[in-house]
Amino acid sequence: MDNSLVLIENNDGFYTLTINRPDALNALNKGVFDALEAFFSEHKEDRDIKGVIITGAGSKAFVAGADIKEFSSLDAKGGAALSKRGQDVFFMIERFHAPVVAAVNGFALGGGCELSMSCHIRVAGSNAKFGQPEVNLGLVPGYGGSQRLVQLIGKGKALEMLLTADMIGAEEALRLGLVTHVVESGQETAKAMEILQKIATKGPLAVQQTIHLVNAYFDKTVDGFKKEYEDFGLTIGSEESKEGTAAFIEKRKAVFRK
Ligand code: DAK
Repeated sequence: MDNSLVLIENNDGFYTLTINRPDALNALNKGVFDALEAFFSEHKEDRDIKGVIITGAGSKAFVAGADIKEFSSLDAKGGAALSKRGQDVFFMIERFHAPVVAAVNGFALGGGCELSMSCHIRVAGSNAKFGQPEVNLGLVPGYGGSQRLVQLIGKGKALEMLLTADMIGAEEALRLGLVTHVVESGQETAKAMEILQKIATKGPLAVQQTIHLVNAYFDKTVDGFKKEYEDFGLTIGSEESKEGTAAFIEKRKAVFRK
């Protein structure tokens, strides 16, 4: 595996993954998918991980889409297989037990917008541009864009973006709820880290189950309300809930991580 395609930095349990193909505006090729898949499967059971930031190398692009040069020769069977593989990697991100924040530093187009939407939270630099331009290429989205864009911004605006291929800027993305913060260009990663550091002071089991519960809302095979009372039972019986409630009564800050 080519380890230079996604740079991985570990800062005391806070990981930053930088997609590193700046000459191709960080377009997602097979090697990038391999590296993302390897990271998220390697850390699937890692309870020391506090959070992950995904960003793009350089100041121009987060990710300008799937690598167009790589998929031009695919047939229907190969295309469906590649799409399913990409979706599986993005599900690993969406279902990851620790929070994942996309720090969107420029173009987030097609597969790049889809990658950002598979993350739990999105922070945009003021130069960010989001779009799903697949129809320009005679394609539909392949990595979850037709589903997650509707979840995040609603059917009407999602259909307009998907059908016109128009890009939207950071402020419009904030207005629509596609991102939760817009910061000065270059400050995306710092803001993402600030959010992760705050979440890391909370109970890790409660954080993990909250991610699973919110995902359950969109999973047609799961009863989210049932899962919520079950997970409430799970968390109330946990050591961390004993610490959280004791800390409240003793008027001190809870310490969830030693
Ligand atoms: N793939 C490959 N190379 C790309 C790229 C991409 N998506 N985007 C940019 N590059 C490359 C350019 O080719 C150029 O390389 P050189 O020519 O210098 O070798 C370099 O990055 C710099 O790009 P530009 O010279 O074009 O830079 P500009 O500032 O002029 O324009 C731009 C920036 C972002 C507006 C422009 O690069 C652009 O329109 N890029 C393409 C955006 C796009 O259409 N992205 C694809 C969206 S569709 C599938 C699953 C999923 C998908 C497809 C198939 N299967 C499972 C089969 C998803 C598709 C998409 O993501």
